[in-house]
Amino acid sequence: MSFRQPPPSLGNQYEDDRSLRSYLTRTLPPEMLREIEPALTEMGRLAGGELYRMQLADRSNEPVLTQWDAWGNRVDRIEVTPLWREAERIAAEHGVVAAAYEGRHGAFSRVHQCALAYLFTPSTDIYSCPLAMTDGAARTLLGSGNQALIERAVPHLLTRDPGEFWTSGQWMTELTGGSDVGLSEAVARRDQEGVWRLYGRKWFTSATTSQMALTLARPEGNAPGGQGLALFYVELRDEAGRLRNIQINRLKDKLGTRKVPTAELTLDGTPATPVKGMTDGVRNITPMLNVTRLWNGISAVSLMRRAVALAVDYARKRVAFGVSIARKPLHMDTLAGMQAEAEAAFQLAFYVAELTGLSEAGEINEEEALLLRLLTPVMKLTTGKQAVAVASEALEAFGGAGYVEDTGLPVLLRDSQVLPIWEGTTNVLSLDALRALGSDNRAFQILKTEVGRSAESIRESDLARAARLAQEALEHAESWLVRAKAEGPASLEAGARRFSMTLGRAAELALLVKHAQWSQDQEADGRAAAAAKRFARSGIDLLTDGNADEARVLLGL
Ligand code: MFK
Repeated sequence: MSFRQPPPSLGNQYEDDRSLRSYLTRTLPPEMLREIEPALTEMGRLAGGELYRMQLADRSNEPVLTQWDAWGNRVDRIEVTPLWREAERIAAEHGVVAAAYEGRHGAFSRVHQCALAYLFTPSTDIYSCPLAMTDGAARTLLGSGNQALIERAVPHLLTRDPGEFWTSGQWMTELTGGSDVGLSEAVARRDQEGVWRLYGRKWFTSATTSQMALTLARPEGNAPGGQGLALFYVELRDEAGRLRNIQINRLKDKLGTRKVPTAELTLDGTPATPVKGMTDGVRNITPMLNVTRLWNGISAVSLMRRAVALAVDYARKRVAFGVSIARKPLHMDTLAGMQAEAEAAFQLAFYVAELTGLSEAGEINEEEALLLRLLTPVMKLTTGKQAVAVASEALEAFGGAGYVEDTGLPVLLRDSQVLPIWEGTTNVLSLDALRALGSDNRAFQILKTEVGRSAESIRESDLARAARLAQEALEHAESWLVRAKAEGPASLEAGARRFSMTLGRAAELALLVKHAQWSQDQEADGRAAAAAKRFARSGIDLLTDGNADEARVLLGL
């Protein structure tokens, strides 16, 4: 009865992360890396140290909604968890949103900020959710040309002073649907003083403790659909701290992201300011969607990294059948597969961050802009699915302990499961990827050219074979696309997920191979190459020849 199993533990999450450090060394100018490295090291220390300890200690706390005070007044107050309060302070002080906008590193500012977010996210109980929306709101307002709102809100969203820091909500989803936002029923009506007021129910409002939100409503008399909606800015509370005609009906009882106070709201005359005209709300909120989709991908790779770090550390400590399980060939093979998925996904998520940075710095060319438009949904949907698979495998790597709540492990799987759902499901994003191809498939051709170009620089023969596999997957995707378009919209739509995932995995492989060649040459490190070869054998081309009719027959619909 004397046996004690040491639990998994974490070191400095920046210093221990070979993929991140190697990627930053390849990508960033050396003087920039020298400048930002102390802050990354500090964030890595917090993430592997006190934040992680606090996360474990805080495990069973959840946000609490108090709707009434002792004297019968409706108060609708949400108390978040202690870790969330700490996370807000750290996020503001470390510029986890602001670093992308301070412009200190030009187009690389976005990579800098994503590196901070990547380190911060796995130890802060999805506080990345309000930060993602805050970032998206800042980007949307800055692009809106609405000077009054920019001056009013953006300094709060981008400050490093926790006392001044605001987060933003993104209220899109209604009962009518999370995907088909054009069905929204909330209406906007002008009162006698000329103030726009919103009426309706919002069905999933994440992080409802925010000071402001961007939301959609249909000005009375407007046409149906997304074009008839308008984008509005809302400040949730008045000077006395009272909600402005907003009722919090209840908090959602969710599978995961349980620290995120996701609420159902009723807006009953909430004062709001139009952000950009009185129509085209869906189009006008898309900058926010694209920023939160980038965050989704960065969160996916950061959670994968955490899952692998814990599973590998545990493998070193756990003994079974007479030997450390880190010495067991099958267990090592399983962990290697997880590491390869995580490393490939990392390359794509950060490549999208690079393109986003170029766009934000006004340095993107036309081809890169089309590539960014295509790869944002492709990256989000591919990494979201990978995160769930890796988290599930990580739990299994702990045996029964991975299934037990007070190890702090099951939450990895529950929190990962949101990634393919929010910010657009895998299928909705697959359709968005088709839309991003354009009628002439130009974005696809640009991707194909980029993958071909990066393959040309590969010299090591196994890596060259892996690069060729990425090219072949895209060639197959191209022939499938031509055939599906000829067959008609049903065929195209039925295969859209397999098509998009093939693009995502091919892009990941090509980027990983390119990085691996560099790492071999410049760092004399063969580990990225091992990841690339392993990933190349893990299913890149997912396209099959099934069609829409087959699915209908199979389901009897
Ligand atoms: C860890 C961090 C993660 C972040 C956490 C945040 C938590 C917040 C939780 C949430 O709020 S989840 C809710 C998120 N909801 C969605 O993501 C909605 C998913 N549905 C879609 O994305 C649909 O594709 C869409 C609502 C956009 C479809 O609506 P419509 O009305 O059918 O739009 P339409 O006609 O397809 O597109 C309107 C215009 O926008 C078109 O341009 P034009 O008017 O110029 O032709 C489109 O090309 C353009 N557009 C659509 N998506 C775009 C885009 N433009 C750029 N980027 C995009 N992604």
